Amino acid sequence: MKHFTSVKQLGDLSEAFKKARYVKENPFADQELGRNKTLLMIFFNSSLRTRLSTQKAAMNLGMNVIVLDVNQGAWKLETERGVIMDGDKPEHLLEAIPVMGCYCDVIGVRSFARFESKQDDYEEVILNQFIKYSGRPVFSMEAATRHPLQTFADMITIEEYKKKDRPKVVMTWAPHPKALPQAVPNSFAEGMNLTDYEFVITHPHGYELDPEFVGKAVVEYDQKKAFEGADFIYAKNWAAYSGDNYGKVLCTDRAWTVDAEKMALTDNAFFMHCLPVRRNMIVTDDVIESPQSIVIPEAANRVVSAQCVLKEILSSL
Ligand code: AN0
Ligand code: CP
Repeated sequence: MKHFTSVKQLGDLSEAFKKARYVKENPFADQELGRNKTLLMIFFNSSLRTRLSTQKAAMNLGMNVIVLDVNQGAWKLETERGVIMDGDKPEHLLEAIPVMGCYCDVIGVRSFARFESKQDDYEEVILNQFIKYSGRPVFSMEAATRHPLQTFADMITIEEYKKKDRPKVVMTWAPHPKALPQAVPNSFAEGMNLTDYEFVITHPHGYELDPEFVGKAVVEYDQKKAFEGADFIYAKNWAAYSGDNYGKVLCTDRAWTVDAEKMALTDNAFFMHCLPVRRNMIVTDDVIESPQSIVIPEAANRVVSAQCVLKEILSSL
């Protein structure tokens, strides 16, 4: 594996799950693989889980780790080519990227959708510049359109908890006060489309995702109907994708909040969320604290997904 930007690059899924089980049971088996290799993690946006779990995964593989928060302590970076740089940004990404590449062997990048240009976001302009100019293998730690390390961890978690071969997985939109990217739901849908699970997406009108990611999912606008018989409820907010509403918050209706009454319609479903989660907006306290909530083991699997991906990248250096 050279670069990792989508769960589609995992290849054969049953092989990937087998490797994940091995990594989980033998976290320190490959300490030599990363010896004297340096991971540089670059954050354009905040993070708790990705930062800690990816660093832990790298340490399990014997790597050295450098973390750069671009917006805290580094020079502000211009990202557009052709700009006369007489403003507040003293450095251009086109120098910064190859320089960063000189100091490491592998680069992880977090760069959310900026909602300024749908085209730039969906062409993954920032992530692709790292791929093009760093000279290093690059992996996504949530880019504009996907969050593959999260999705892989979600898929490992579903494999661990599922009670039937083809569980019914329901991804539900839920309210949030701020505009959030579509990366997590896009990526989760992309992952579910790689499986043979029954996959349903439910959201209010206006929140349709890019059809490329929806794939063969059933879209059900009636949330309660969608929940019927579900084995997993995967909650997430996202801002609108379609047309002129791109990046807008169209609805904050708490009738969409996941609560115990709706969970009662499911087949005793497990509750999942990538976190961070706003309680009593996305999900009620009692649901996230219930025994059916698996948000913590889901977050724990972020080490496993990151370690599997780093292992593949290190093996191909
Ligand atoms: C981010 C998002 O929705 O993409 C990160 C989730 C992993 N969430 C927030 O910014 C709250
Ligand atoms: N789920 C996730 O990626 O969390 P962070 O934003 O805290 O890294």
